[in-house]
Amino acid sequence: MFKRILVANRGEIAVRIIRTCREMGIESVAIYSEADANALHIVLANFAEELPGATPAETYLNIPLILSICKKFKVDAVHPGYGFLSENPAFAQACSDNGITFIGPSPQAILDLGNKVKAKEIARSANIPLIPGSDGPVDEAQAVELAREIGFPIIFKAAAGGGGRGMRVVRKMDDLARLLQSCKNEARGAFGDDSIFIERYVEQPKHIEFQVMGDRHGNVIHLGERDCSIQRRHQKLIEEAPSPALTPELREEMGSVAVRLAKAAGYYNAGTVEFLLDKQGRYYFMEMNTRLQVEHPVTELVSFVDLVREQIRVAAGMPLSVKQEDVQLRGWAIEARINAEDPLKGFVPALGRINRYIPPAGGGVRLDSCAYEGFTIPSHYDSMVAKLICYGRDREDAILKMRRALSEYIITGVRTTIPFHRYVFEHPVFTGGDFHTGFIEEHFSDESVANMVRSPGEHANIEHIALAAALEYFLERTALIKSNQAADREAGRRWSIVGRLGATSYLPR
Ligand code: MV4
Repeated sequence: MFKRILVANRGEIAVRIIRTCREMGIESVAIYSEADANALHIVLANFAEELPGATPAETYLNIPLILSICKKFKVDAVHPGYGFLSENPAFAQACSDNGITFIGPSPQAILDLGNKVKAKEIARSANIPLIPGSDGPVDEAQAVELAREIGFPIIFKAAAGGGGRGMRVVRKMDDLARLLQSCKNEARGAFGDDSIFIERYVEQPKHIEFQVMGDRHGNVIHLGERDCSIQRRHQKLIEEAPSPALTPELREEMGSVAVRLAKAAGYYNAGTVEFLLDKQGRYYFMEMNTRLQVEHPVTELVSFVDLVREQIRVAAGMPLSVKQEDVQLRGWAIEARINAEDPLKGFVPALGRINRYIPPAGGGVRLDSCAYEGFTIPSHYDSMVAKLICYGRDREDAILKMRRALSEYIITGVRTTIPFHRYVFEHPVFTGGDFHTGFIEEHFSDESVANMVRSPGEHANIEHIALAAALEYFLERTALIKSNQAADREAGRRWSIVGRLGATSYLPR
């Protein structure tokens, strides 16, 4: 087994990986940028090295610098986390060229599955259901012909696109030429490549992804699915396992399809196979992510498998610790992403220092976070500061735990998505479980939020009332805490009174 691992990441995921390293008796080396000088992962690791600079290019993306630190600390392996270098085949190759194990799949698998055309080719040859469409880039004449063949609506997607950019939905032939041109223009500007695919457009799909895990002895298993349909502008907000939309039969079928794809790609380590699920219960392969994902904890809670531990074990050449027939999915887990963003201003990143921090805890609550009282959130990186993950015997139980945990969670000094989540977890469409990827846009549009803030009394629908209540709750508590702290300071008291909507509790400073 490895003796020492470098964690080539920051934030909550660096903390998450370092925790499992310690449990396994493996030393960890943290790296951090100048902007992250006060980060929590530095404190938790056995060693930490500052990288000069604050931009990602100078620091967490700096391959030569990271390799030199691997050598300085004589690490056996590197865990890349998610984002940054996690899906960079050149980094995976450079690690292995330097005698360091990259904790992830092979550079070839990262390369193949990162290429949309190649990934589809692998899926097609493994007989995986694909959305009807073109095999590669199309010109206008081919697009017209294919649109006739597969029928409207269709979607144009930039071959080099990602994150929901460079897409156009076309509902009739009259719009095709114009939308193809605008899609091409956007793709050229954004990605420097204007090749465009065509697919049949799946209306109101669900985003269902399967966790797979492979070892270096040819074994691949799946650990069930995650439903990631609750997202806003292609940023996931809530994920859960299992999906309220899957039957045990569909789970088994899609799971074996995911395993078949991973095997066809020569895959090992942790991976995620993404599908779209349509209203008729038909599923289509979208893409495979070759990294540990942000939302992996929901799978860990329902499968009782520590995915980071499993990643480290298989990277060290050990076989998978569980066989498919031993995987038992039990209970329900839901994750809410806590971002330092202002939900009332279109989710713009909220900057500042966390003044008061009271995290939720108790039964069924897991908090993966890099936040603490006094922490100033650096503006250089993404705004996610915590993932609140709740576990219960069934979906209703998990939702009750989530509501309770969200009601306890206090972060002041910066706006966060906590009040927004309080309101989503009350929404009947969410609690009913029958939602699709358009849920947030349909029920929580920016305009309706802005109107509600301007004149809360005029809006009678449940969304507005619930958000108004959540907002008021947030502001009231922030104001109460501030005035209590001021009063305590003036009186020289060591205890701070934190008012909570009728209840008053006493908390040590
Ligand atoms: C689609 C689709 C419907 N039909 N493709 C969005 C991001 C990119 N990875 C693919 N996306 C979609 N592709 C066809 N043929 C709908 C989406 C889509 C979506 C997919 C997953 C999760 C959220 C989404 C939100 C809007 C659109």
